[in-house]
Amino acid sequence: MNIYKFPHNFLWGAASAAYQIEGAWNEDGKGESIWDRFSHTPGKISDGQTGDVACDHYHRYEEDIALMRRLGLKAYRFSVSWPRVLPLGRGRVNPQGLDFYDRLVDALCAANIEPYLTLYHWDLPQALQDEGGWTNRVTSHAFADYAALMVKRLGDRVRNWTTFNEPSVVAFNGNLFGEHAPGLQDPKTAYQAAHHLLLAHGLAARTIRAAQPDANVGIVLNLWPAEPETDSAEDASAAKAYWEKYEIHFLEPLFKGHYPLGAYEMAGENMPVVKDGDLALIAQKLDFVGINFYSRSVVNAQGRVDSVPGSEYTEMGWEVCAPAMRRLLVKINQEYKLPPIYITENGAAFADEVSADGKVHDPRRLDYLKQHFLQTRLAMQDGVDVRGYFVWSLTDNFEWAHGNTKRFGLIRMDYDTLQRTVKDSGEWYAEVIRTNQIQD
Ligand code: IFM
Repeated sequence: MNIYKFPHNFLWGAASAAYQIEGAWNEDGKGESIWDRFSHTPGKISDGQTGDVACDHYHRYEEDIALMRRLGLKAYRFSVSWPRVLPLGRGRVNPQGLDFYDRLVDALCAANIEPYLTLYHWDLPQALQDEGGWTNRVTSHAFADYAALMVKRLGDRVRNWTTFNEPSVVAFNGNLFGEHAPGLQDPKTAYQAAHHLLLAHGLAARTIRAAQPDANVGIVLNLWPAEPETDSAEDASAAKAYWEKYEIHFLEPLFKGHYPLGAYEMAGENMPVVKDGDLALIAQKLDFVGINFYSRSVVNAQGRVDSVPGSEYTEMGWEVCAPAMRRLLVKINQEYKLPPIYITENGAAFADEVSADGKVHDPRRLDYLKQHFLQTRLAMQDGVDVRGYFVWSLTDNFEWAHGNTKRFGLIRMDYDTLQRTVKDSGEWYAEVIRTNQIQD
């Protein structure tokens, strides 16, 4: 048995997102978001579920923070619902919305849990979507004003600001594949949205720094390394091409100041309008980058392989392959000049049940996390500067188009009673945090 210690100040946490947990979709002056509109549209979400109630975190945040304490979390990553604080996206402020985040942050600080705040985890105010959403450059400026509002209210207690969570999912799953809000399938819209998301990131980062000089500002990217199916030269070059086409659309402008050639190939005539100065703003220095890692793409000369013989798959249909995480971290660390890294999401959906003993035994999730912690530790030994780890997710929650059917939590949610039950993986994670080590 080997013991792997983590650095003494390693930041162990868990992550969530407003629409996935808060509920209270139309309470206390909150405006409608694109996810409210999308989930209320018949046929968009599995079983017709919505995030109207979700985990009811809006009313139960104190209970959730008590659970975070029980796990010993050092940090909590959450997002603000933009239309809760600015019902129309700009202009009129909703004081009750701001008060909620004020109470949440106060309670986290009182529990000695460091808040990591994400400004945008997918729930654009519907009013802005009605004006073109992310295809409208005005939305990027509205986002920076929203960032300023949040810093003014919370900047005395929140130091760590993430502009966007997974901008590629926002741009492409929402505007090209149509499986997420706003449910569009239009390449021109998607590529322009991608650019305006990056622009909004740049504008907001500059705004946050001006208002709060000691802020740590970053962005969170989801990356699926593309790996060859076999040792053949054909598969190797197919995997390289796949990575360059699909995975670096955001990495390159953020950390090299230009769009990759693969983006031009993919977008063709749909490449966005980019104005002078945009790329410099987008590539400004960051304090951290968050990486969300779940799985990899296995590629051969014919394209992406559906299933790898002998591999384990989660309920999302995602292959479990922890060593790919170490390889990804080492690769991006070599190819880009990155700021310190946080693993801002990692976790697995499995179909958990409450057993006769009242507990939730989830050995597969526990093992998944252990393997990924280990591979991250090995990447750190390889020289990658990883400062912390946020498990996705604190509780089971509303998994977007899958509704409540996919369970990622360290804590199980009974969606009828909203009772929370810490799973075995949660108890195990508490021990990892307490001892700051894992054993294989
Ligand atoms: O639930 C999502 C989260 O909102 C963003 N990253 C991936 C998770 C699992 O699909």
